[in-house]
Parts: sequence; C-alpha cells; structure tokens
Amino acid sequence: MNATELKNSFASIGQQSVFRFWDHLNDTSKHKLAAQLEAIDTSLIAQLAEEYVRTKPKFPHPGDIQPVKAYPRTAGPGQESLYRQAAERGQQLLKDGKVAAFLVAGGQGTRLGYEGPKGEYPVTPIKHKPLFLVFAEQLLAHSRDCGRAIPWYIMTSDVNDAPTRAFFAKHNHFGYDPKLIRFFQQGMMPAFSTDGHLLLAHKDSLALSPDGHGGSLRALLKSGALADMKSRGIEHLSYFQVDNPLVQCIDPLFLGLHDTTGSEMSSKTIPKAHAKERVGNFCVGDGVLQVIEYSDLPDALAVQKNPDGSLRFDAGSIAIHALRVSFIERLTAGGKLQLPWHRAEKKVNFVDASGHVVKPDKPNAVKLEQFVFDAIPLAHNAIVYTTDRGEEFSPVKNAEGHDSPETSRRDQTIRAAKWLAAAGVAVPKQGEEIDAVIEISPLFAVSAEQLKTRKLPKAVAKGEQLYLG
Ligand code: UD2
Repeated sequence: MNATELKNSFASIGQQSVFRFWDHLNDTSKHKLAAQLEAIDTSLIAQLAEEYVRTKPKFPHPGDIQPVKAYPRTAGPGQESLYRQAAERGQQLLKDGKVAAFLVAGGQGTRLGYEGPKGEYPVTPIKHKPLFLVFAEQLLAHSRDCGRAIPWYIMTSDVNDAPTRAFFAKHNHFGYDPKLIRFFQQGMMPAFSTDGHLLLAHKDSLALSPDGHGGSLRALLKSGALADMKSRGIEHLSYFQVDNPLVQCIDPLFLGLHDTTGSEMSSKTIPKAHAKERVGNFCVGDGVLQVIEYSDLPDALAVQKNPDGSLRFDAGSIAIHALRVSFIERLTAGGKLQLPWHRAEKKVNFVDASGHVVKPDKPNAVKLEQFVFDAIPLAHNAIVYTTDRGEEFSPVKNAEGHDSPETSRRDQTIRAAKWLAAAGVAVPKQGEEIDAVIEISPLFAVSAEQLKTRKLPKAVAKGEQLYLG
C-alpha cells in the first residue's frame, strides 16, 4: 500500500489522526509508522473501537452457572484403571515425541517492577536460578526420563523478544539443544483513547502492547510454529505461564487424561484460597465449561458454600493447560481467531495534538486483550483436573506481599521439604515453618516419587541451606 492508500484506509474508519505528524517525519520514521499501520486490520480496529472502547461491553452472563466437576488429583473410587491408563498414555505420548512444551512469556511483568523479560527473574531460594532455567531443567529431566527430547515453543512479544533470545544465547540455552527451542512473537494491539482513537506513543509510532495470551493461538499459526509442530508429529501442547516456578511443565498423568478422554483443551484447577481470590473460576455456564474471571463472577455465587463449609465455586484457574494441535488449527483456520476481547482501562503515555508526550497519572486509555481460556468453551470434551496449590502454584507476580519472590521462595522450600519427608528424610521445623532452606534441582528429581529413588541424606540440619542438584 502506498502512503495515500494507507491514509485513505485509516481515514475511512475515522482514524486519520495517526497521520497527524506525517508531513514532518523523515523517511525512516515514515517507513516505521507505515509498517505498523500496514500490519493493522482496519475493519477489526473499527469494530473494536465501536464495540469495546466507545461502549463498555457487558460480560454475557450465562443464565445458569453451576460448579464444574473436576477430575480429582488422584483416582477416586472407580477411576483407578482410568488413571493408571492415563499415566501410561502420558508416558507413551512423551516417548513417541507427540508432546511439546509451550511457554507464554510475552507479558510485561509491570507489577513485579522488573524491566527485562520476566523469565530472567531469579526465583529459586538458594541458587537464585532464573525462571527460564527452572523450566529448562524440568524439560531436560523429562526428556532424559522418556528417552526423547521435548521440543519447546516460547512465545515472546515485541517488548521482550530480543532480550529473551539474548538471555538464552548467553546461557548456552541452559543446556537445551537450540534446534529444539522455537521462539516466536505474539501480535500487538494498539491502545485507544477512551473515545476510540488510536494513540501515538511517539510521532512515528503507535502505542502498542501485546494482544493477550489468547493471541498465542493466532501467533502459533502466523509464525509458522503450528506448521513446524505438525511436521514434527507433535499432537499436544503442554501450556504454562512464565511466572510460576512450581509448575509441572510436563505432567504425564494430566497429558494422558487429556488424551484418553478425547479432550481438545484441558486445564488444571486448584481449590481457591478464598471466595474472592483473583483467579479465573472454572464453571459450567448454560451447560458449557468455561472460565469466568473473578471480576465477572457474581458475588452471591462467589461466596456460596457447600454443606461441608467449602466454597461451592472453588475451582480456581492457574493457567496450566493441555491443548491439541488439531484444535488450534481448527480455531485459527482462515487466519481468524474468534475469541472475545477483554477491555482494561490503563495509563498509557501518548503524544498529544501539539506533539508533546503526555504521561498520564490516571487511566486514559483502553487496552484490549484476548485470553487463552476463552477457547475452552469451543473445545470438544474439555476437562478440568485438580492439582494441589502447594505442589504446583506459587507465582511471582508482585514485588512484595502475596505472590511475590519471597512467598514463592518459601513455597519452593515447603514443597521440597514435603517431598523429602515423604522420602523418609527428617526435616526440622520451628512451629509450622520449615527451619531450613531447601532447593531441589528438577534434574535431581521432578516429583516426590522420583526423589524417593535418589540417594538422600537422613536428615536436614536446623537452619541448613540444602541444595540437591
Ligand atoms: C492470570 C489469569 C488468572 C490466573 C493467573 C494464575 C488472566 C486474565 N488471568 O492472571 O485467572 O489463572 O494467571 O497465575 O489470564 N502473557 C503473554 N502475553 C500477553 C499477556 C500475558 O504472553 O499479552 C503471559 C505472561 O507473560 C504470563 C501469563 O501470560 O506468562 C499471565 O499473564 P498475566 O500476568 O497478565 O496474568 P494474571 O496474573 O493477571
């Protein structure tokens, strides 16, 4: 498209103000802005400005919201053979090279206050390993155990792609074969002023931000990663977020359950810590399994209790999924991804009409994102499987307080202590607290069961810093 065509196309949707400074830009800047604008689907922008920005869309409440029936962590009565088969199936899928790991790491980590890619953040209690290394060691351990290397797809975004790749290169890809790691970038979405105009961050560029983890599905297609998976014979993705060092990046039982039940998208849940915990809720709305964000679940339902006192809606989403590659192909067919958009009002720096950069002190803009869990209602036979918070969830989200580096380090020690105690090792306690700091490298053991097969000390000393690597 030449400049006139581009201008006409944006004028036709009432967004001509993005060309406000065009005549004063040098050729490099013109080229930069034109490239950003050409990447934009103007009809989508026009629709989003109308339906999500100028008007605030209401969450379409299902008429009937019921709790989900999740698979329990371990087999309940009558499920023993299903779970046995599922665990075997999961192992077989790994041996046959049908599973890849999928890490979404395109977000900005603003709350943590860390400037670089979040995966660089040092999280473990003794060796201070960065999140990326924790995941790499887990995947290497599973590759070793199943006798087959596990390909690893990592989604970045324009804001952190180059530094993420550089970090991996600097650390020799953490021992991973670089040919097995594929980085790809997610899409970017422009920010709107509250009256629906696209904001310029600079005279020659839009204010862009990542289009949400739901955008990962579109990005898999666009980047060629999906085609790459197909050529490698990969059938399932084990999806996880960058912020949770306790995540089991690969869980054979979960993957096996997902496959044997014919589920296209499966999810892990944990019982919520309290009624208003800020995690999505797995629910059955009008008969369809879905996640309802904490902000959208009516209070009256959020606080409802079962006769035994437990929360009726206690299935929290921890953003761990298994996805069938064929499902992603189906969802993204024709290049369109039919997931809803979520609206958030945020502070976004912008260039005003006179060319000055404005740093707002209150939300001035609307950002739109798609969420991966909105694909669940579109999946056939979607299932939810229960895991344990202490075993699998302690994210690093905030600089301080809950879900912070400190709470995560503590929870890593608690899990390590629990695994050691189950293997017969005496662990010192002071009241409820573990009186030691313990770190277990995933290369040493990826599970409590595996730890039992390793050579272990008889006891951990009081105040000891014990690293098992
Ligand atoms: C998410 C879930 C929440 C709960 C929680 C568990 C949403 C809206 N909420 O909350 O229900 O499951 O996680 O920890 O998802 N990311 C991208 N690209 C993006 C945006 C995010 O890759 O455009 C990645 C990001 O790098 C991170 C993950 O997605 O790995 C989660 O993003 P978040 O920090 O925005 O999610 P959060 O904590 O609000």
